[in-house]
Amino acid sequence: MRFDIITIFPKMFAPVLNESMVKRAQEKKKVKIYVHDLRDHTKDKHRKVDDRPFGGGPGMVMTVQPMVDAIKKVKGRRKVRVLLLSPTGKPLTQQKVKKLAKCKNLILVCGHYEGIDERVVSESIDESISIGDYVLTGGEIPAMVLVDCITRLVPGVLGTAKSLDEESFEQGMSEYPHYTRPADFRGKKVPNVLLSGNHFAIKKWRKEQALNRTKKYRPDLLKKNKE
Ligand code: 4GX
Repeated sequence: MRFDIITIFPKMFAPVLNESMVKRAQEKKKVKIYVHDLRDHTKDKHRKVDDRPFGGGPGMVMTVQPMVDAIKKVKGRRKVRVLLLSPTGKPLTQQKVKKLAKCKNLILVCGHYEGIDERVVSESIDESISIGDYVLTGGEIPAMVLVDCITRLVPGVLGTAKSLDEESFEQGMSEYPHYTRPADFRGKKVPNVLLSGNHFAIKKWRKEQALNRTKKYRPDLLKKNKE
């Protein structure tokens, strides 16, 4: 899997993507991540990437030329899917992550300000993706979210691959509560069933716990699973 990220803040990425599992995935050559500075594709001496919106209104809009040239250059002759991170994009779900993980090459375009000129979207973007219904200052954090959740699905990245069954269980239900040593932390005890060695009882308890949590915090997920 190869990711190419187009951004006006290239330095934001290294501290996040060069740690933890994404770092190991790169070391193991399972994923490649290239970060490109949009300003390197401008043609004026001020390296300008934005302008005032036609029709008036607040804020600035990212201009067409640097964006389309950057995407074209980064693409080269490869078969690539070009994604724009945008609050009005298609909501990111685990199902969507799984589909994207099947792509070999992804270009992630990070917008700023009020957004980007619509001609970039119609010319050069295959799909817009939103990571949730809230407004960020730019597409960089959403791009990191995408790299992170796609990378963990690349074969050979996760140490112990979870079965598809477990994955679907995990999505449909919030997880059960986890405990590790000590069994008694300053008087706060681990539920007895987990120390019982009765695997059938443990499984049943975890299922109940997960279901109760889902009912309380994510009733929408229970509805979705019935559909
Ligand atoms: N999930 N933002 C992008 C600028 C922008 C606006 C429109 C392109 C089109 C967001 C989200 C998000 C804020 C990133 C606005 N770029 N992106 N930015 N939520 O809120 O993905």
